[in-house]
Amino acid sequence: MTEARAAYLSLGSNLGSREETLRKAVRQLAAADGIKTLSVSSLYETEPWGKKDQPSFLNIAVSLQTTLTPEELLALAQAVETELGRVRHERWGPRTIDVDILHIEGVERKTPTLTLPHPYMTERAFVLVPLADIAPDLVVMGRTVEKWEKSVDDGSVIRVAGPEWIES
Ligand code: A4P
Ligand code: MG
Repeated sequence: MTEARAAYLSLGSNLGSREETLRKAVRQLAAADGIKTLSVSSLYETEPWGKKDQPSFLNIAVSLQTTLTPEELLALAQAVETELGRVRHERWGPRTIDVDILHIEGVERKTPTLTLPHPYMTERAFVLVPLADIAPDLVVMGRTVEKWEKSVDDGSVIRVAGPEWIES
């Protein structure tokens, strides 16, 4: 792919030095070949979704411009997870870092390794609240992120730092 496209990621951590892990993940993504501009949301503390009996998460969203194919971007996300010490785990269970691709401009995929847009993104406040910081007008599955965000209960998502958290 030669033209850069917009892509949106969700990152979460609920084990170890959560903020430091997220900062390292964002820096690795920003520095990777094929990644152009990158912007990052505020930092949010969120109650576990799915499997409830686990520590709370820190979650962020990232938008970027990339010349990578969707499969190459997934490989990059997984390389960052591996680099930052993610080991395989139970579904929806605790993790040092999770990097999910939410959406790539103009792309729909349903393969065993990649589903785009991310199938749960419109149900999850921990995804939608950070994403609404950086892409409120993005349309996914027929509605803007801002509208999806208003449709979920965001009471368990607490903003703990503004976007400058990435600089510290
Ligand atoms: N895969 C398919 N589509 C995608 C995509 N769009 N982006 C495949 C990334 N990966 C995608 O993922 C399993 C496989 O999904 C990958 O091999 C990839 O080929 P995984 O990260 O190994 O497993 P997982 O993360 O445990 O499963 P899953 O279903 O991705 O978990 P979720 O849905 O991400 O849930 N609560 C709060 N508050 N905050 C969180 O961040 N995260 C989870 C994890 C649960 N509860 C949470 C949070
Ligand atoms: Mg995942």
